[in-house]
Amino acid sequence: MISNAELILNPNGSIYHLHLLPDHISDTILTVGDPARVAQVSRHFDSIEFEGAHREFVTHVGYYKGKRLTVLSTGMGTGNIDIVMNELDALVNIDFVSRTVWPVEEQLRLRIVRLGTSGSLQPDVPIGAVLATEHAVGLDSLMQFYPLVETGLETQVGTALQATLGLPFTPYVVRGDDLLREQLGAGAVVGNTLTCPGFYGPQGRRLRLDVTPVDYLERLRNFHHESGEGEFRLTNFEMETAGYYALGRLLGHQVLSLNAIVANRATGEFAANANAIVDAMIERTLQRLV
Ligand code: R1P
Ligand code: URA
Repeated sequence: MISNAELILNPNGSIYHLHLLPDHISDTILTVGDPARVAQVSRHFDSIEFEGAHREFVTHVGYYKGKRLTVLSTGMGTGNIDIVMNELDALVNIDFVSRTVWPVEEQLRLRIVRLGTSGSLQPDVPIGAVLATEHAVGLDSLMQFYPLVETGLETQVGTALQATLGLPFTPYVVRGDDLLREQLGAGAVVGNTLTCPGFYGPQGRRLRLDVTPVDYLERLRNFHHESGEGEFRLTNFEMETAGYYALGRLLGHQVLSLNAIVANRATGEFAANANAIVDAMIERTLQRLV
């Protein structure tokens, strides 16, 4: 039995941070970082049956062309993804009455699709592109607390990146779900996403502070690892994908991260029409879901 302090439920039976009940969860969950983006998705719905909000976690549940969808905002950073993934999983795989995990045959595998924004590291991944993440690389510390098992290639990439950047820890690397990427990411650029524990220094941005090492961005852009599976390079930056992919693997959920490229760090440009790029990604993803 899971204690009251580990599985925390609110007085109405909803889970602690998301403030959702098991009934609010559809088999497909769309997640966005920005709470305002939830309505940007649900405005396409035929009908909305539930709207809720607690902290940065805004949720709409409704129907798009007859398909029931839950759309949820996560806020920023993998600390929040730890909350979102564990609480979504608890909503479908833990019996809140007995406080025990449902028997294996009753457990559910969710399909979770992140619709995020991202900065490109490479000149050939332009603003306006949508990038579907194949491998996620985590510079954050989340996976120091879970027993993630990495493949040989994933470990090699993490070790090589640690050496390239001179880091005191090994980044974690997780390949996502190829099938989901092929289904929902058709037409998108396929890339390898670097998940950073910050937007400024960890993404090589200098306002008033220097970033170490001074050539950090160039080291990332030029990073490559050759293996039997071909050449691995990093294509883009953001702040959540590695947490999603790693927890998706650990909990047994199918996860895809789609990234609207709104900045290009090779050319120094930021999108004049970031919202339109996100809109196009939302509409294309919804159409592929039905
Ligand atoms: C930073 O501006 C935020 O934008 C990106 C980053 O991952 C970070 O959360 O994603 P979202 O637009 O989905 O929030
Ligand atoms: N989100 C990020 O995390 N980085 C960018 O450059 C753009 C969006």
